[in-house]
Amino acid sequence: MNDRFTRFGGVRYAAVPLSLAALVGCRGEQPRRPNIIVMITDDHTAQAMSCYGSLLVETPNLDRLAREGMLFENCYVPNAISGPSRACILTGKYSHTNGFTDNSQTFDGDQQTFPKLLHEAGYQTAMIGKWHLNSDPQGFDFWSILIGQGEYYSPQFIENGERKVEKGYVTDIITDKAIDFLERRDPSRPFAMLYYHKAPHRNWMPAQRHLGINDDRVFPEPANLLDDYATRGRAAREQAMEIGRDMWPEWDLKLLGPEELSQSWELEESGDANRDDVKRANDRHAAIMQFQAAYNRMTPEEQARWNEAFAPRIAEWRRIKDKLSPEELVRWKYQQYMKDYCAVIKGVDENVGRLLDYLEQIGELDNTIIVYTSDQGFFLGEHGWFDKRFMYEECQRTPLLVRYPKVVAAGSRSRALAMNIDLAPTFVEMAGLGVPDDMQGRSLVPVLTSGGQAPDDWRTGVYYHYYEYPSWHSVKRHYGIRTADYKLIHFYNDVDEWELYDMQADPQEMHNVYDDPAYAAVRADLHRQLKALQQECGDKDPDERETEFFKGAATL
Ligand code: SGN
Ligand code: CA
Repeated sequence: MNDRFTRFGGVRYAAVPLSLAALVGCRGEQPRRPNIIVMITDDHTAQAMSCYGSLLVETPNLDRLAREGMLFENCYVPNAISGPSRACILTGKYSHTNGFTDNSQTFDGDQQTFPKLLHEAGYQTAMIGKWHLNSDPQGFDFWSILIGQGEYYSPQFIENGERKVEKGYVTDIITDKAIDFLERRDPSRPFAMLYYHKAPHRNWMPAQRHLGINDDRVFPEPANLLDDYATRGRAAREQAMEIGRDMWPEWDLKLLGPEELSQSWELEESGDANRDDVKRANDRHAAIMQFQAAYNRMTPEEQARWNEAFAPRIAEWRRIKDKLSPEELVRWKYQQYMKDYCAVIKGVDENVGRLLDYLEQIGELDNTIIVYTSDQGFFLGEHGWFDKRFMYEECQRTPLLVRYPKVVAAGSRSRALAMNIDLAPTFVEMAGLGVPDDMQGRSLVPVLTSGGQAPDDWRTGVYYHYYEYPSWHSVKRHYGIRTADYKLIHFYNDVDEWELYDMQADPQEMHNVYDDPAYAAVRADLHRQLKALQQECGDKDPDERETEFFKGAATL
């Protein structure tokens, strides 16, 4: 037993309220507090989970979580981008409250988080995998985090402050570390482990054993793969996340043979770097260099297997690339994208299965609240896109599965409007602690214990606010509200445009009806609800905020 985990033995546990004692189960007189495992994948969207009805990939181990637990059909993130979403989960607060609004920020780790609260209450805590908050984790007995985005092969970690490189494939290694932490824990106390994968983040590099597994598959295309953005505004038109135009053949689709990989590539340093052709060449060279760096992390044996697996795709590309129409190019790239993305998901699913088996083996499976979610959803060709950031459904919505057979009915589904800021208060409550007043999410305990029903006073709309612009993929700043039936979005900053979608009639968000007179009453009501939500959570229309700021400055 590693004594790192025993030195907290003297911490006094908070009293467990009676009702919760029943909830967490009892061992004689002594209430037994549940273990908690939070599984977060990066960019894993519900369209690629068979329990959500996906036809793209089979995810038997995730399906098992759904079959033995609860599947949330409507869980949303407040800000669909990695660091901010992770900060929301940790704090139970919106981005404007926890201060981490975009990926360039540094998380203020001194603030309250749920792992800290659990740790103070005697839990053994661990954080393993993609952290992405630019400051060291706090509140953990053990942490081993990827650096920034992390790497698929031979990834670098910072482990309790020390840098190390691990041989192998990232999803397997994160699971090995998770099992190792559980192996070394003090079994007399509960644990809370954050098990955070890099997969399936761009550039979707599969494990060796999954190379080529989808070669013969033809993936169904989304109906709006060739969207022309009619009725949508400048934000949808001016983004930079189109599969046809913005997905790099070299980096994203791995279309580099061994001879190109061994060449040296450089960026053009001339004063003409803004000229279109120079810029295009530089973008391509940057993509190649980025891929070379990832490829060079593999062992010679891994590289050989990789080259063998991608040789047919590269040969096909060389044969067809100058003959494809723009539409054919989108379709071809989409197929390669899905082959890789779904192969990477296989690695996640297998490793989730491995961890579940281990928990079963040590007799802790049913004593553990297991949550599976992603930092946000992702576009798998819908609107012609990859990436996320938009408040459109594919990425605002995130998968959420919860398994805890003591109180969660097997195979239950919830339509409640849930949010990832609800997780922190849920964990705190399930550990028998009082939920701090300043957490903005709401505990999901009543939903989990009632077969998925939301209480009468549950939220009727979810709030969203995205800030990272100008930046990667050029998605304009926006905020808005999603209710059970509608979505209202305001794009601001360098535009001032509103969009309104009827989610029942138009679930793919193809028809912006903001100016349609038939929706005038709905529109007015949504504006009212959005304002009320902003007031409630302490956010504002940024233009109003600016006006007030200047008003304040004028009176100084
Ligand atoms: C990288 C990716 C982007 C992605 C961001 C943020 N580019 O910059 O495509 O949107 O991460 O992703 S890449 O060329 O490095 O792959 S997030 O999930 O961390 O928010
Ligand atoms: Ca992400």
